Amino acid sequence: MTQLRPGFLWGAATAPHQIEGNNVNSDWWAREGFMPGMERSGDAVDSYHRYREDMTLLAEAGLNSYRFGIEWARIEPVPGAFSRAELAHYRRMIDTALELRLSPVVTLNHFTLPKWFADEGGWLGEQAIDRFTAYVREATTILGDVPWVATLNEPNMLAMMITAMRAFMSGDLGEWQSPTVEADAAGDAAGDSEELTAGRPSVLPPPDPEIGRKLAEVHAAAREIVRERTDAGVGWTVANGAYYALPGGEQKLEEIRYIREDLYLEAARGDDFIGVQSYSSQGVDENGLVPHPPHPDNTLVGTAYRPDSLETAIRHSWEVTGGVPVMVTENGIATADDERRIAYTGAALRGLLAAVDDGIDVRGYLHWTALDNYEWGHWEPTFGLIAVDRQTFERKPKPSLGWLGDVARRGGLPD
Ligand code: IFM
Repeated sequence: MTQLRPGFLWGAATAPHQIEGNNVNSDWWAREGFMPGMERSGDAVDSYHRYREDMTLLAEAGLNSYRFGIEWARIEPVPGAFSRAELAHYRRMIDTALELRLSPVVTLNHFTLPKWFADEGGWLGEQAIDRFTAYVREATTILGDVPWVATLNEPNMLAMMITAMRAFMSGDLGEWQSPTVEADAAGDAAGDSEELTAGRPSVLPPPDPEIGRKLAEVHAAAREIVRERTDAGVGWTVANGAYYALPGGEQKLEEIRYIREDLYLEAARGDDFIGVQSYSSQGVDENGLVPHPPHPDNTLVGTAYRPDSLETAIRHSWEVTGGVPVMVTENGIATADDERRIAYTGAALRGLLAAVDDGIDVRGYLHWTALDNYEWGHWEPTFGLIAVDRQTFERKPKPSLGWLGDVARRGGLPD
């Protein structure tokens, strides 16, 4: 049996806006009001109030870790005014996780911004680094004993969204389509297929590397503060495309991989861990990314069923970062068929174990996601280990939760 490191994390991951509900001071909340075709997050699954129940389900199943985020838009609803009550709320979440023996992995920013920060220009605004580091300084007052902190979630997806939004606002999308629902709908059938923020195939321009470099500066500044003021290991989490060359696509693969992923992996070279986030895989030919053809096996977000993408992503991240310890901070599948979730996760974990057998330092596996949740404009794609009735908020653990808990207890896969 593969020997995992002592204290290997077996857990599930979430993000505040996707589960908490009523994140009313955020840019996403405002966007949900006017973007055509976007469903609202609303009460989400009310995890803001029900986090103890959620964590208890994970712990009772056998998991030993929980990744969750703290929400900047709640902690600093207006510039410079930090809410002690919200910081205390997130501290209670950390305490609850520790009490339940779930090692907390805390994300400082998972896509959503305070609306005022977005209005100032967001990550491209002149004061972006000062604003974010002021928030991180306040946040570290509750993070002293948290073992792992992630600064930004999927900066490469963020850069892609900002690039698309900028082009959309300036009316200069060129060959690319609008970053809205129309584009989502077109994504499967037309042109380049790529994840929007969250696994939904879409037609978006590639991320501007200048934006990526700016985000890398933000990350480095936040990392320094977290290191000075806490005992946490710190890193950021990158969306891995598990790209591969189709015949004739070798040169193009290098270009695409750099601009979409490797720039962000290289920026993690001084980190304590690299968060690997993998769902599917995509081929590259001499013209670029090849769309996932429609197929009955495709997931509810239109991506190909490729559990092998996790192993590719782990190996690639390890290589490009030059041996930064890997933590799988997201991996999962949008499906209504829980048997399929178990099959996918088992196959993905076999890949993880093979990478460990080859000497790669993997610190944990955090499944995306704990609860069926708000998938950035859509409620239909269900990634959760736990189903939620959105009227009563009743939680119903799926068989996959028990299955993953057994794997965690056993410290590996059944034969
Ligand atoms: O839901 C998202 C998450 O917020 C970021 N990574 C991909 C997930 C699934 O699409």
